[in-house]
Amino acid sequence: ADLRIAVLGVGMMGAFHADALATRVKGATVTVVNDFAADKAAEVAARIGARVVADPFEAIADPEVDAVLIATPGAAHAGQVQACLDAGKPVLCEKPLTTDIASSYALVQAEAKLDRPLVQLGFMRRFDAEYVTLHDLITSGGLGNPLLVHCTHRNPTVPEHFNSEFMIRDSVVHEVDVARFLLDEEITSVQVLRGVATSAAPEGTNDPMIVVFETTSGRLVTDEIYVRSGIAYEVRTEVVGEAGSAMIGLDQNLVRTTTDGRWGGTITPGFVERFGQAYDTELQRWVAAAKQGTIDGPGVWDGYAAVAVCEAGVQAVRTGEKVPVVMEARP
Ligand code: ISE
Repeated sequence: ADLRIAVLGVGMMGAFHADALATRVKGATVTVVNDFAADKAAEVAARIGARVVADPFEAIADPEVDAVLIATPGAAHAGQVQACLDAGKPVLCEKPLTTDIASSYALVQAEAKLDRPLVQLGFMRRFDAEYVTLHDLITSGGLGNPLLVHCTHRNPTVPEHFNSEFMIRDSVVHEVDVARFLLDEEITSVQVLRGVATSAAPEGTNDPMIVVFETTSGRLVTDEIYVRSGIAYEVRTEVVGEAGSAMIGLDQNLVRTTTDGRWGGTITPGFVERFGQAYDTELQRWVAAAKQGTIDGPGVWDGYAAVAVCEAGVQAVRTGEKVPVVMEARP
């Protein structure tokens, strides 16, 4: 039988997931849709043949719901994820896990009381074929000891509310998870360098910024975050090891020569073109795992670590200092 899913929050990401679950993903049926905006919920529900449940907690508890996908605003996550744990239902939660370190750690502890993980985080890059290849190359020793990770994260444009702190919490959070995934260790400090801002940035917003992370063993990770490049969606990662280096994020760029004697290529305009496959794989594997009552991907600890690092990152933006990441013990 299909896994019956409630989608909470059908803004851009939730509607994107609801459509994917209803069309491309096998073995899944969205039975319930919930959103703060009743008209938006009704529209998506009608499109995919689901039922609207106006209260998110009723949606989680609904007898026709086996698993829950959370794409509501971050401030709603703590209560909704806890309700999924209470109901024993697997949940795929979009970032952030919660909006503060303490509530994220409370979820880590709550899940640790169960006999199996139930909370998966929507860090979809872990399902991107190129990131998986890079990860395998590192773990198989192909690059020797990895010394440095260089990340580039550019968006063509973003809404006005993307200020420096939001850029850390919403955009840099992906590189936080990538660095932890690739190097298989925690991030211990964050420093943010603010240079000249693009004239496209609102007053007071540092766009671009260079973020520098240190890891437990002392490795360095850099991230250029530039969300108003005006060009395209460019996400690249290079790992420099003692036995060579490898870079991903270029192969979606078709290189071609033209009769006028020039060469060039195309770059992905947005996240759907760049990470569409990763989202589909993420959802398909989550559905398969949720049918077994569990998850298959980054978990509650990864969500907690990301919140802790981003919190330090926000402090680093404010102070200009190198800020240590404060984390509790892993249960
Ligand atoms: C956004 O929230 C995302 O998740 C995108 O992947 C990222 O590129 C963008 O910068 C974020 O703000």
